[in-house]
Amino acid sequence: MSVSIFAGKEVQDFLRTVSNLDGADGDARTKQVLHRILSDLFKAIEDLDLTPDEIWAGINYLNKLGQDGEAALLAAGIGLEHYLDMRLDEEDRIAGITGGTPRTIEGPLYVAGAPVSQGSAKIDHDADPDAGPLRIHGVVKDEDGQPVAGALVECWHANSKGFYSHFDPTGAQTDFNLRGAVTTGADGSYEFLTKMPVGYGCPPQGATQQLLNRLARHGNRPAHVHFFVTTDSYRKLTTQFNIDGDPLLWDDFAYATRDGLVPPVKDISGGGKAFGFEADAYKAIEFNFGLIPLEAGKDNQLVYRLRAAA
Ligand code: MBD
Ligand code: FE
Repeated sequence: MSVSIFAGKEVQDFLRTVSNLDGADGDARTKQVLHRILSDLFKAIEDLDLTPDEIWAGINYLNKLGQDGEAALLAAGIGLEHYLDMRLDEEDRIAGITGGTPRTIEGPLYVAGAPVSQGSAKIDHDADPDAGPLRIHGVVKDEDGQPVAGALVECWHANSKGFYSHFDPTGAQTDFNLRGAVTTGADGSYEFLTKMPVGYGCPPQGATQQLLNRLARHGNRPAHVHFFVTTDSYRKLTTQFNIDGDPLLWDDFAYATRDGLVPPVKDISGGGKAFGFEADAYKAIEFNFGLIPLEAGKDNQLVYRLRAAA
């Protein structure tokens, strides 16, 4: 039975009490945010006439989400992480900031602490016979197209099973397999020698996939490679490129694909052994990074979030 109590004084007072909105102590921002989100939830319960059974199913879902360690994965899957990018893009548009490599979501699978080398790193430490050799290379550039020296380029991606080291459910990968970091020299160039990734799929029994199933959505990403580019004088760039030709290129469950982030994949027929690859033939992707200068000495869009470390 549909009831209408939300707008009444009793419920409105109750929401203020629960959030301690009128108390002097506590964190003002937390109180403000809780009051708003709880109000929106109570209103939705009334408008949609959510049943107690539905509420408890939702509460239990949150428990499973936490047990599975998938809250950040769900954030990607329900577009929350992409929405944050849309907001940052709009901030830039309003500020008249243009150019540079498009940002796209970080995702939940970064691990801090990868070893740093100068200019080039071979990051395919573990054997993976199903993945072919891949050279990723390019230049970090400023707003005038000039090379940026001393940039830290961090890279991470999946193996031929779509699994990331540190998060691999098979436990098969060593620390920092397919993860690396290089600093650019005077020419701004960077290089990662690695193996071709395959797209990620959400854990089939996990909370994220459970919700996606109810929506008749898949939980897969096209093959992709993540990057952070960090310097002293430019904003930190968080981006990825996708592997062209992947059938899910424009059907990413995390909505990270963007124009400008699908570089061509070249087939190179010789010279692979000089790069330490087993065969002479390999694939190459050239991807340059365009950075945006700091605003008044500050990165106004730097994102802090809890990250894994090894
Ligand atoms: C990934 O590899 C990823 O990049 C995102 C955003 C979500 C899940 C897995
Ligand atoms: Fe990823």
